Amino acid sequence: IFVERTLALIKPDAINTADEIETILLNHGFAILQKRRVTLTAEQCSDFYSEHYGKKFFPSLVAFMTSAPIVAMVLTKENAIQQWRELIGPTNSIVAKETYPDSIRALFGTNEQKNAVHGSDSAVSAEREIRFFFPNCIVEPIPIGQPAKDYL
Ligand code: YYY
Ligand code: MG
Repeated sequence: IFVERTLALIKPDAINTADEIETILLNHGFAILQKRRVTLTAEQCSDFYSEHYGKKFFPSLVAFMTSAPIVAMVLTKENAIQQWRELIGPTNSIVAKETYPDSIRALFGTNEQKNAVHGSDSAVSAEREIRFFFPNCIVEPIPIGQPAKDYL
């Protein structure tokens, strides 16, 4: 069993509710290993979302994500990547409100773009995304019983 890490972002539309979102994730057993508030440039944001380059929503996504500060966090928990994706809910906040009303995207988001939070979708994405925001953070899984602080 390994304690995984994942990258969470609190997006511009939810920046004023960052404290509430943090309380929810802590209550769900996640720990915050790293946290940073940052305003992305269009170039940085395009790099972060490069998998979506060329899609119809890409320019508008970049405009939104660079419109205000975001909070980037490295979260840790057993099975953190999947657990965080579950807690945030479906991509589209309108769908989230219908299908998973307790999810963070249902509670704090608005639509398919303004959906409050981000979560890495796989181990490979998590490693890349954690390095993107926290280049000095070690991203290997931590064996159970090992103090997380030894891995920072
Ligand atoms: O991983 P996740 O954030 O749930 O969704 P993605 O399909 O990776 O899309 C990334 C991001 O792009 C999404 O959180 C909102 C935005 N977006 C959009 O604005 N319009 C869409 N039709 C699809 C995604
Ligand atoms: Mg994604």
